[in-house]
Amino acid sequence: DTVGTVAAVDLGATSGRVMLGHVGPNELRLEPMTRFPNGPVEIDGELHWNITGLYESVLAGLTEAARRAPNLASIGIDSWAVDYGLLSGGRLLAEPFHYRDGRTARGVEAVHAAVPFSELYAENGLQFLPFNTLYQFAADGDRLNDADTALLIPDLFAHWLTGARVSESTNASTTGLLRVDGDWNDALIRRLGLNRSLLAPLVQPGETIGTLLPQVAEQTGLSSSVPVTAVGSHDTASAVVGIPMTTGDAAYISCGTWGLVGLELDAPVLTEASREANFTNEGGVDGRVRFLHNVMGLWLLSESVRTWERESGTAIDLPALLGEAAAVSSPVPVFDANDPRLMPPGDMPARIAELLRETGQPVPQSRAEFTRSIIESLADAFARAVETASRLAGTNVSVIHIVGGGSLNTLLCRLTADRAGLPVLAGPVEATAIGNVLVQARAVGLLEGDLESLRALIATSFEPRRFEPRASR
Ligand code: LFR
Repeated sequence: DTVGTVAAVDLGATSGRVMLGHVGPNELRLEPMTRFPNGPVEIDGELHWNITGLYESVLAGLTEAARRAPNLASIGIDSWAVDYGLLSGGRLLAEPFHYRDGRTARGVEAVHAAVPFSELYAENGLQFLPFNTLYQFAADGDRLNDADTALLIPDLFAHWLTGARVSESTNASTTGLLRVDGDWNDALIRRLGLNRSLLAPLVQPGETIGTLLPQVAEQTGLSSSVPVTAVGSHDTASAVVGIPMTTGDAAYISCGTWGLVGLELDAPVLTEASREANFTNEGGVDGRVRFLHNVMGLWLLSESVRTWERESGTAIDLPALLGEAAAVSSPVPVFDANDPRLMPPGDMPARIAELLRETGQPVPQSRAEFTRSIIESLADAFARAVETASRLAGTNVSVIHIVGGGSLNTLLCRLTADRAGLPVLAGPVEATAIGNVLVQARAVGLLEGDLESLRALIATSFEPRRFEPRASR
């Protein structure tokens, strides 16, 4: 069997990594090159990404990849969705905004005044999230006039590596400007007063975006013939490829900064019930539909920990805290992990306390109890979202996969199984990088087959941990 090597650049909102994937028909192995933190940077009252720092980390990872894999077959890039860089004449005009920046509220008003949400939903199938790209564009106002191109983050990195200007389709689906059939929605773009030429031509996962620019080859030590291959460049699209679903009755939770909870479908669900439940139909790899809902995710925990560390001036031992949270035996209150007030960065424990008071519940006094309350609330929201997804799609769910960082959180997996009354299969933790790697591997001929056969390889290479629901709690 031929085993080859590709590199996955996977940028999450909380951390990024560059991984080598060693792949053949009977082999799938990841080898980390670099890992680096990520997060919002507040500048002059605005939230931005440190895009230059991220690019530097990507180059460092690719340099290491060149050292370890002289015959690297391909590079693929994925990141969080919706955010973009504005370019003029090939130059980035400013640091891209972070989707948690508050300016989007203005954009929501402007867009919904032009096109009511119910109509938008029929056009693009997207759940309402105040930061969907179309709202950000509307909030940008004059800034857009200075630009000739808007590239989503993975497309921006691909542009810097290859010079090409493309929009990868899974991520483009999160702009709100694609029709549910997957093409740019020219009519909607016109109605919103946007300049169509800002948007680059679509490419599908598996297509070659370009080869490395000479200066990039020189910087990294890679050959300039190495292609950048389009993957599911929306991290959640790659994560869904990377879930070892082996049956048609599985739901999934891709749990990192966010908890993306839903199903993989062949066709979108655009019903009124689905719109009211705020379920999204995002574009998946191989034309699949990612029918899911955004639950707040580990963001609640990481922002709480950040607040506690800031208050006390000492670092928190997270595994120890989770251990204490697991040992809490008295009941803890549950809040709505979907509350939009939990979206912006800030004092999360104070906001959660406010939600609890509003619902007449006691506020936990210790950090262990507080942490337990967060994890119970996430598990509750996860279980409800699985139930809703199955009802809306008419699918009978019998197992829940949890992948991403949250799959390492034993308490979260156990509580999700209990609250959903279904078995949970946890892992792989690096599902996103794996999905990225597999789509490249297939594109360069190291593997063949549909997503099911790719997932069979994951299931044997990264065996999930199983959590049975406990009957009574
Ligand atoms: C997960 C994710 C979600 C998207 C959110 C914002 O990392 O990509 O799918 O809704 O981040 O981009």
